[in-house]
Amino acid sequence: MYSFRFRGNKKENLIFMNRRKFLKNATLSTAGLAVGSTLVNCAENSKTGTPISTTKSVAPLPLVIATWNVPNATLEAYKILEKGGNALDAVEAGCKVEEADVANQSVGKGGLPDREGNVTLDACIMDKNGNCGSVVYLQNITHAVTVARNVMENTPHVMLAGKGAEQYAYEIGLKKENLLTEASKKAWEKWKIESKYKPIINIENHDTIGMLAIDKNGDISGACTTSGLAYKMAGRVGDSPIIGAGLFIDNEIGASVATGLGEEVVKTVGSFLVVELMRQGKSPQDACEEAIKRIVEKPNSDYKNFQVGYIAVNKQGETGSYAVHQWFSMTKFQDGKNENIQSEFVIKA
Ligand code: SD4
Repeated sequence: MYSFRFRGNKKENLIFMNRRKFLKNATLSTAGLAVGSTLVNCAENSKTGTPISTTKSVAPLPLVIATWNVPNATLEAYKILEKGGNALDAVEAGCKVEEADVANQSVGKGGLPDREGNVTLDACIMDKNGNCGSVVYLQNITHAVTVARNVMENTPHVMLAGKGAEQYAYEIGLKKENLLTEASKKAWEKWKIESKYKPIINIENHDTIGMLAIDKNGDISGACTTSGLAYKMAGRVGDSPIIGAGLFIDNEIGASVATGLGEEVVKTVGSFLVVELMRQGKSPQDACEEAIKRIVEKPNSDYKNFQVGYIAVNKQGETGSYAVHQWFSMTKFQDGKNENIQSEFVIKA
């Protein structure tokens, strides 16, 4: 059973779906720690003495995981990895599939607009060396993740916003495009009749793509791209382009990426938290659960009315996912197979 410390009357409202086994902290040491049935060897970082894992993946590599049900995106990433390509190229290519898909109204072209009818994109990317790049409030450009990658690789900065990011996108050769499709315009016009803003769990927010990959060399990269919350205030930026919140990679430990109500992820620096929990010895599954628990347990948390989900992978190739509400899922491509895995959760739908 889960040992939550509940505040007020929250306890009776929660339904826990756990198949968890607790890893005893006692099994952890700088000499070795148990992950499933595998013994993971640890060494020390040569500069700082911090324990790091030296154990190679116990899972078949390469592998790619992504938030939600995005089989075309994971397939595209896996094709690159299978040929021996690197994880960074794979996550960029995978995310671009969803950005270009106008049927996906949460990402890239075809994304639902803000209250004023503007589609604004947030994206970020992070590589095995801890380099990162991001764009916020980007307009008129479909492939926000490519701009983020260029920020990382070809500028002295980590983040570009708004007009500056758009200008930079043109400089690297991307084309101006109208991102507001007829379908999204119609949805916005319908929304405007009542103009009531309320996040809708798993519907409004269902398809931001966060992707993590481990290539054949065992190196990890990740990316995240979104049009953010539908009908958000003009100028609103979520967690997806914020390194540490929406995405974090530590090539010695593992990686995590978030989806859902970004405000809640930012407040708990969620993806960084998941990776740090894995550093302390938690499995990806346990780390995702702990990060969701931090959100749910906050005083006056309105968790019943919003969704947040995390996925994570560790250096050993183990994966995990967890969400506040039911129906969050993770797509995993590994060993030649694409699978959609329903995530565990706190609240049953
Ligand atoms: C945001 N986290 O802008 C994003 C939205 C999202 O699935 O993930 N939707 O807050």
